[in-house]
Amino acid sequence: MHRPAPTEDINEDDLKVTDPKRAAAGPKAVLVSMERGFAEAGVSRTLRSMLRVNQHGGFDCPGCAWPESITGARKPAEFCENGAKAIAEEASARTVTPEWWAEHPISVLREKTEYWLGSQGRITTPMIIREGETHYTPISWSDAFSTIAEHVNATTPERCVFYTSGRTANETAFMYQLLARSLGTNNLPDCSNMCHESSGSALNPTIGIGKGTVSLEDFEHAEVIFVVGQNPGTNHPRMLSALADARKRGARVVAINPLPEAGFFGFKDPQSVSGMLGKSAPVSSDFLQIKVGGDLALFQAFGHLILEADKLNPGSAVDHEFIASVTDGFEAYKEARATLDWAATEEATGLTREEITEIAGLLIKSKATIICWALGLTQQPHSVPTLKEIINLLLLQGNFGKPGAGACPVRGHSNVQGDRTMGIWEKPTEQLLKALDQEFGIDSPREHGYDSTETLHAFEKDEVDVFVSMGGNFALANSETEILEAGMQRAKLTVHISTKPNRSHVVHGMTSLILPTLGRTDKDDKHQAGAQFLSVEDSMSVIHSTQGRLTPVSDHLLAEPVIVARMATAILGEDHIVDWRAMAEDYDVIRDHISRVLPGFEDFNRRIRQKNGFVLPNPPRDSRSFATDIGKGRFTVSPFEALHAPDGHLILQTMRSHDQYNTTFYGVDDRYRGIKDGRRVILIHPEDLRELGFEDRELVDVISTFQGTERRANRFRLISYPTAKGCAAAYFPEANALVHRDLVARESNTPGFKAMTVRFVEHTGQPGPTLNS
Ligand SMILES: Nc1nc2c(c(=O)[nH]1)N[C@H]1C(S)=C(S)[C@@H](COP(=O)(O)OP(=O)(O)OC[C@H]3O[C@@H](n4cnc5c(=O)[nH]c(N)nc54)[C@H](O)[C@@H]3O)O[C@H]1N2
Ligand SMILES: Nc1nc2c(c(=O)[nH]1)N[C@H]1C(S)=C(S)[C@@H](COP(=O)(O)OP(=O)(O)OC[C@H]3O[C@@H](n4cnc5c(=O)[nH]c(N)nc54)[C@H](O)[C@@H]3O)O[C@H]1N2
Ligand SMILES: [Mo]
Repeated sequence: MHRPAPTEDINEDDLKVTDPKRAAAGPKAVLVSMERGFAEAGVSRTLRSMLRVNQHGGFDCPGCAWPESITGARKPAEFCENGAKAIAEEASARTVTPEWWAEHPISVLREKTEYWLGSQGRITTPMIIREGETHYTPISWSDAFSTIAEHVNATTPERCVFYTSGRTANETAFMYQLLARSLGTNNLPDCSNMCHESSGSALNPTIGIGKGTVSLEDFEHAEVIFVVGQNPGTNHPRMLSALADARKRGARVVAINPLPEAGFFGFKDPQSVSGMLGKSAPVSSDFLQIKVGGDLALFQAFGHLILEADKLNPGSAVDHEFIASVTDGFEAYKEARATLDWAATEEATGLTREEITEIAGLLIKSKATIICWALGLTQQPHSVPTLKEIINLLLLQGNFGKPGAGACPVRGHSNVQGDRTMGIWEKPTEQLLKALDQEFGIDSPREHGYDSTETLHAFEKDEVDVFVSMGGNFALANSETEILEAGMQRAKLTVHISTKPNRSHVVHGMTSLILPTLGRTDKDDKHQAGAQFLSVEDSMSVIHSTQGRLTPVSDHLLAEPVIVARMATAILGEDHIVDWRAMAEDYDVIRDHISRVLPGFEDFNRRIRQKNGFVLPNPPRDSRSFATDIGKGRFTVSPFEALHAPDGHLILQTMRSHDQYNTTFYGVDDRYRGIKDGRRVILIHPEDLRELGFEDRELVDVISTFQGTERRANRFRLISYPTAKGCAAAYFPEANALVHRDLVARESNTPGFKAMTVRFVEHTGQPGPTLNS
């Protein structure tokens, strides 16, 4: 019943281009998801998993962190096309066995794309490769753990790094950070460093919590909803129904993006009859086609216009009472926004004064505004000031702690927010470390560890001996692919706790282990205490349980908490002060520890068994209070800033196609954008194409420039596309080789994945990128 794994890899010459779509989802989406599921996993596994996704007692969709309703009824199938693809990918009945590894030398695997690697299937057996060997070979679990212990104990804790990808459940994450800290390091980089770190860096000092302040129900009350730097049709499809419902009851939904993404214009709800008949409901009422990096200027202009309107009619646009009672810094903000350089604003945003003024008018009138954002705002040098500017706008109009209002950073990985709550952070608070020390009798290190960017630097400088990766694909996800891959290959040991083969497995350290693990959909019942469940936190701070029911593809897979516990006892000794075995045996034991260490998790084991889980405390949302160092919400003043490309250059952003989950490709069809069977493309405005002297579909090499240095990535095809002028777009991770390691967001250190300066040259046919750092 299953489709065999593809033997052919992507052939970029097969590329087909059609017009971009104007609506998302619909019957086609359901068809695609079912087809994909049946082909990958077979009919029975697909139906069994699809019916349990996001249901009470079921498992949390591994697709994204958009919440499910905790008050209203859930639809019978709370999934979307891309969630279904994520599930099919994991529920795959194809397997990657020791025989498969024996047939595929590393030298061959290094030539494959992520599409080919990932579609081979689920890894069935622990595997090892040692220096000088050409193939991975099987290893027993106990020998694998002894190998890790030998390497870790032969070096010092600060030369060990423990990376986490955001699918990791709460309980696993808690144990994993405890392992790192018991060993003596805070080297706990995670995918969040490359994702929403800028959001945390902006929100913590201004509103006293690094998370969003809305719940799903707020979408039923908002008058205005902004969707900024986000492509929900592909990356958070279930969000479209909340937006379409809001629109239906008269809310204004404003999309701000350099690309006219399909989901903004229409949504064919696969859960409704009219949607399935292909009728599309409107989503956004307004679309501002902003230049990449122009958002700071735009939000400053909105602030200026709101203040101006309020000057004419005090109290009409600004919530003075809120400002006086719970905020600080308003006068300085007001002064900074008193004047506006319209020419500079129009230049930075690519928008006209009229367009900006019209949308500001919506804000001025609105009594309840939600501002949503994602990576379009987090991966630029000035991301943190941009997001602080959003907070200024929300503070200005008192949009906290009232129905229909607040900040909504839309997270990525399904548990990326929970991992941070559990202590996966290279800069832990003293409060957390003290609580851990008290609970476990350990002596946590106080020195901060590496984030993902610092880990890249450490690899480059040969300062990493052991790299352990809890999920994820660090080599491809980060910047500067070539330097990173070379550095990883010089590490003494890399350990990949994974479900499927990926690039990081084949650009491995001198010794490398692949430890296959259970996924979200898999049953975890090999415990004396009976079948176990785990928990996750969604984008809106709801903690709920997740439990897979599928029979694992192999008897050799271990659950992630079991892997962490066995790794910990191997490294720290059987007699270590922490009872790792008890935690791995019964996850209630982990949750009991968590309930005593982390505020908000009191009585965790009882509350996690409630039908909808429970909501973590959120002071701005719950009580209009701000737990900042000054006990108030903080206005901030940031200078005007935008991205500027010199003559002959454009600003390049990187984004996801409709057929990928980060570095995993489900297929090669970016359906909504009309790009099929190829990924090495640059979407470019037709006038830029002409001005730069190139033709549509022409093959080019791309050169990125940063502080006098150049990076080169070859053989991309230019595609004429309705993006904002002056800006181009390419897919992640193909373009990551172009991102200089020092191109990062200030304060958060998040790579500038959406802020490269590039130019194009005729394709020379020279293979491989060239570097001069
Ligand atoms: N199917 C699927 N779902 C996913 C993922 C996936 O890969 N596939 N990934 C998950 C993860 S980890 C994450 S973090 C999220 C990511 O979710 P998104 O943030 O939606 O992901 P991107 O594809 O990076 O899209 C960024 C959007 O920002 C826009 N943009 C780029 N630069 C700017 C700018 O300067 N200003 C503005 N206003 N907009 C800009 C781009 O045009 C694009 O529409 O999705 C999660 N969900
Ligand atoms: N240029 C550019 N680069 C980017 C971005 C961008 O927008 N542009 N986005 C950044 C963002 S937002 C993120 S979040 C990072 C993503 O970075 P990562 O989280 O490191 O990467 P993923 O591709 O999500 O990881 C996929 C791998 O996870 C493993 N996996 C899947 N499910 C499980 C599981 O249940 N358990 C375990 N143990 N392993 C599992 C599989 O082996 C799979 O190959 O990339 C970042 N990189
Ligand atoms: Mo992400």
